[in-house]
Amino acid sequence: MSAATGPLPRLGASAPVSEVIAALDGAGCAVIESLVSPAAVAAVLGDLAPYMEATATGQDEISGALTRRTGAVPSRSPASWEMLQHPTVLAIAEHYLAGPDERFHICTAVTSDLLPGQRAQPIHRDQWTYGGFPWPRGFEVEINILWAMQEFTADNGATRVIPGSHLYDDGLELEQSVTVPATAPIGSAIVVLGSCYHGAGSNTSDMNRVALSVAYQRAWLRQGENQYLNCPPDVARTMPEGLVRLLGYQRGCMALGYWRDGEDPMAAVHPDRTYHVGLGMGPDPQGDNADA
Ligand SMILES: O=C(O)CCC(=O)C(=O)O
Repeated sequence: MSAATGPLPRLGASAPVSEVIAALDGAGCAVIESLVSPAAVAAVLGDLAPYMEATATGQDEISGALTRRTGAVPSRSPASWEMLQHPTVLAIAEHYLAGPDERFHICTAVTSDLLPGQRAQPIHRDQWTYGGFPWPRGFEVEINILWAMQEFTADNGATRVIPGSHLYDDGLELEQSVTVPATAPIGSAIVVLGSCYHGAGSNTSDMNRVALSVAYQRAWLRQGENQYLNCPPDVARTMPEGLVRLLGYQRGCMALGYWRDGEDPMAAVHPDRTYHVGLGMGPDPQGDNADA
């Protein structure tokens, strides 16, 4: 099977998370329209502009020869913190990627800036990142939130998705002709499960097309960006604790990711604060202890 099995679901910013999850269960992708304001988007782009200008374009087909991918967004853009921790996004990630003894964290937070003339990206699944491991159908390991940092149109390279493709076989080479453009107003969140086939569209317009792509993954997986180099403890100290934990300064599961003698990794960021010691999970990072 290689054609979309239904329309791309579209939800309003105030849709209950249960509706978003029902849409994602059905289609593997969805657009939540205007989830943040144009002003919030402009603030992030303002922070990132000098870094984006200085970023080289990619050197392979998947990176895009006319695409600039600028990373380390959390440390370069304080204005991005609200989007990275948007409650709707965290609730979706919690649903697909966490459990009673398992947390999720940020894999990558990168702008994807398609210059005019960029051809469509090959259609892929984000879960292929992990060495081609054959994840069971219905078991998500990653979700990607593609924030539309301007209006996304079919002409400027709106991300292309195949609704229903999260249930396809793995390893397919799919044509652009079976995809649909995730057109979206500025500030929208295009949510793509790791199992959903998709790719950046071709930019035939005369302007750049910018997405802020924030991927969340199960916390027992290696992060795409090395968040500890992007955000070492002296930088992490300036950030909200909930965000620092999302960057990986937490145990991912029991006895996974602790520091030295069973210490919480947050103790390396705030030596003056008291944290759980031991191999157990410690307090919930999204709970009341998140921002001591
Ligand atoms: O920029 C986009 O629209 C999608 C990018 C993407 O899917 C990727 O780089 O894996």
